[in-house]
Amino acid sequence: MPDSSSIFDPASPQAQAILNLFYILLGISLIIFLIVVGAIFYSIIRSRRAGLSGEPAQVYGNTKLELTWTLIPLLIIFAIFGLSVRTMYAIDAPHDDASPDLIITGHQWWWEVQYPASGVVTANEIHVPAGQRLRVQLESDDVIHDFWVPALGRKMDAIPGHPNHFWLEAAEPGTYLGACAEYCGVQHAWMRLRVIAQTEADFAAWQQQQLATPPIPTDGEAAQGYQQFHDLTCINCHAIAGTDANADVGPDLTHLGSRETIGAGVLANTTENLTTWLKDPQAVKPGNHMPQFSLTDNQLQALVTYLEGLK
Ligand code: HEC
Ligand SMILES: [Cu+2]
Repeated sequence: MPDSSSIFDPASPQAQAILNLFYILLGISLIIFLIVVGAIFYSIIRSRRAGLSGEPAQVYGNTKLELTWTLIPLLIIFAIFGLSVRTMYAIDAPHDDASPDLIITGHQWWWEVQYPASGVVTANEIHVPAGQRLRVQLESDDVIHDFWVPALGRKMDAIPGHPNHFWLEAAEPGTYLGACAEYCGVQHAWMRLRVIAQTEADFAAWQQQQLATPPIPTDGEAAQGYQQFHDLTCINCHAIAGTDANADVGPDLTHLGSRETIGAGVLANTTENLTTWLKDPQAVKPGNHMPQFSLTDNQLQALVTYLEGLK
């Protein structure tokens, strides 16, 4: 599985189009730079050799010269404009009424990910079938965020009350790292995300698993954890399918156990880290919107057992 997070390692036609534009502009700039610097050096060397000193003869009102230095830059600018528009067409989804394949919503400081057709809801980890171009509707729940997965495409602002659209595609299966690219408050730096591109069969299996409602545990620690989750007001902020919890102040936890990270990338999703997070989320990610609960060791263990079981 290639892990990529660089614009120089494009993994989609959209990112490739952006990189091509970058190289073309770099080439044009390099040619202009060489011509200008070359002309300067040429005149320096020539006038030194000829032993010239003082101000050279000044030229005024040369129509030909003035037309040349106006038209050439104008043509270059038109060419760049044309190339940029072509690239924009390749990477931006049209703003029409077509229904999105994915709705991604920025929250301080995590990403909500919804698949309207199937009803799957998850957070921070966006599973996609490789080789398919998906239409994304990008929203924000609070302040301006910016969705950016460098290997897959352009940056796109997530603006409250103004959905934006773009194409998300990964040519090959793999994990592509991304982050919020617009300062959005104290934990902006820990608003990471990953796009996990899978083969069609793997994606279908993942989707099937996400659609299943986890059974409510009836005995042991997991059952205690389920009860704690209810009693400790976790349900005011989180959703777990098949239970009373259906809030979206924090990430949907229905299939938490199947995610790679917690806290939008701040910790790997292991038993130890989940315990650390629940013990004091403010120590792990200071300022984030989950309060510290001062849980007893028993409560902590019960909650971890319950949540880990949510595959
Ligand atoms: C006031 C709202 C609120 C309450 C109450 C709350 N949480 Fe959270 N929780 C959040 C937010 C917001 C996040 C995301 C934090 C971030 O990544 O910035 C979060 C993250 C989490 C995560 C990590 C999920 C992920 O995918 O990153 C777990 C697990 C979790 N909460 C469990 C709990 C449990 C268990 C309780 C009850 C003891 C609880 N939460 C109570 C708001 C809340
Ligand atoms: Cu941000």
